[in-house]
Amino acid sequence: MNDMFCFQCEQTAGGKACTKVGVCGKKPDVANLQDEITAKLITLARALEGKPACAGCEALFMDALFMCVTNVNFDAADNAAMVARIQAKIDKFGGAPEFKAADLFHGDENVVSLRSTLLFGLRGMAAYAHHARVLGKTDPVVSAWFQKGMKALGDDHTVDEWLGLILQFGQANLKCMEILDAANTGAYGHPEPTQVQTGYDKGPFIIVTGHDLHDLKDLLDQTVGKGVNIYTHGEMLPALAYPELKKYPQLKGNIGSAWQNQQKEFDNMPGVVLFTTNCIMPPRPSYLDKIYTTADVGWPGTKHIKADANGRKDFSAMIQHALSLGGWQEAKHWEPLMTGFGHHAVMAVADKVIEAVKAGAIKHIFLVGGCDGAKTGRDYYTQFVEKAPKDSIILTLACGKYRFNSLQAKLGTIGGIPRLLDMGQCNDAYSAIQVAMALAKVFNCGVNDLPLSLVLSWYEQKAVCILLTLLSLGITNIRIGPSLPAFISPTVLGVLVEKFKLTPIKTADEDLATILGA
Ligand code: SF4
Ligand code: SF3
Repeated sequence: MNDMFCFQCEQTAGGKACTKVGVCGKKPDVANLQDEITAKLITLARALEGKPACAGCEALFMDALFMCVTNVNFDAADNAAMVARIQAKIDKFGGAPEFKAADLFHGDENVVSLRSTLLFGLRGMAAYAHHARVLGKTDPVVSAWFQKGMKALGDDHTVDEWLGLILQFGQANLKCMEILDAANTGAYGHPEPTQVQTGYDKGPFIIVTGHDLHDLKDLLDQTVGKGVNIYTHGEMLPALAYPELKKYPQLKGNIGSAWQNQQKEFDNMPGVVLFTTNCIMPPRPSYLDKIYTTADVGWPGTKHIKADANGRKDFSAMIQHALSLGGWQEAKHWEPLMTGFGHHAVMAVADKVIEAVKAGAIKHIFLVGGCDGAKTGRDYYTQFVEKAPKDSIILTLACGKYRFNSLQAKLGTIGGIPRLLDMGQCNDAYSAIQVAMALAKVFNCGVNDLPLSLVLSWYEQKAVCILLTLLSLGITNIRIGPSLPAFISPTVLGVLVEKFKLTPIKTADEDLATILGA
């Protein structure tokens, strides 16, 4: 008998499922509560069928799905409170036939696989929709999809119907990334190519990690003239390229690398960290009391900062804490990094890129993007970028870039265009899609006909929703690694291979030879 069942991320136990405790640190009580949250959302979606619009349900679906994303909320009390909130809504809407948590991952292998794919995609999209929403952007298609998607999870469908739903969902997620892009750029301007400092200055500090730019802005406003430096970490690095964020002098630069190195990077630090989203790992005792969480993030024993009724967060206690710790005694810096090549910046040099492609100076464009993680096989991505021919450029996004972004200077430029372009966070996959579509238009061909190859790395459910968006756009020949999702059954994989030529990564040498020889 399993204590829990979870197979939603790439580091799942034995490449199959976590059944005793999560490799991520998720305990059975939380895993089972998160199944309960999911089942209750399905029941709520049933209860809402044909009823007048429910105020507050959209945010409820979003928060509930977001907190079940890998490395977001490990606090049993938070998860139990969410179960109760959803039940209260179900009751308010007169109840509905109950979907049982036990039925989520049981039954026909292919149905479980397809249901899980849609569920995990919805969890990923919930995170993006949340960030857009705090900046005042919502979209009716995206909002409707949470209820529609959860309802669909509880219904019976043929394999073809499931696939249809999954691709429709991919289009909804494209819309979601579009509104998040509009929210971020509308509020903070278009990212500009920016050289950022890495390492730290002397003095008190707060590290901000995760994906939420609104939290960072709020904190920057509250730390003006306070004598505390702010650093980004992990997925927050691209924030340093937004005009309305980088103008704050106390926003100094980036510290450390991707999420899986946080236990080492935060060990014994003389400052505090704010987690705005995933990925939080079990904090070591040396810094547990220096962790602050906000929004849907939770870890038992850490301090949580809630928004007030107006959405404002009071960071003063955290700022005082950072000041009292004194910070670093001496500055230490590493090689600077370039970021900020969002679609706006790339389009600004589009003429140069097009000319270089036409003249044969750029023969191939690679998108090497996605999540980082702890697996040794992930050095594939470093090798791939190192070995990519000198007449190619590499677009990247999300935290997987830390595998190779220190190579920026070594990789050099082509006609003044840097060969490695950091487009931003995982949600900035939207930028990569925009650039690919613009190039296809100029060259009067389809995206699949461009000299463009996508080599993706996945870890958690945001990567799932992005992959479904790419498939919904008909993009083929995507390479994915470091391993295939455990929730994709052999039959479903067969369909994805046949329809989309989705391919597991091999070695950097083999894949480069295949791509460039094609
Ligand atoms: Fe295991 Fe990943 Fe689920 Fe954590 S999120 S319990 S590591 S499958
Ligand atoms: Fe990274 Fe968690 Fe996926 Fe946003 S922060 S890409 S893993």
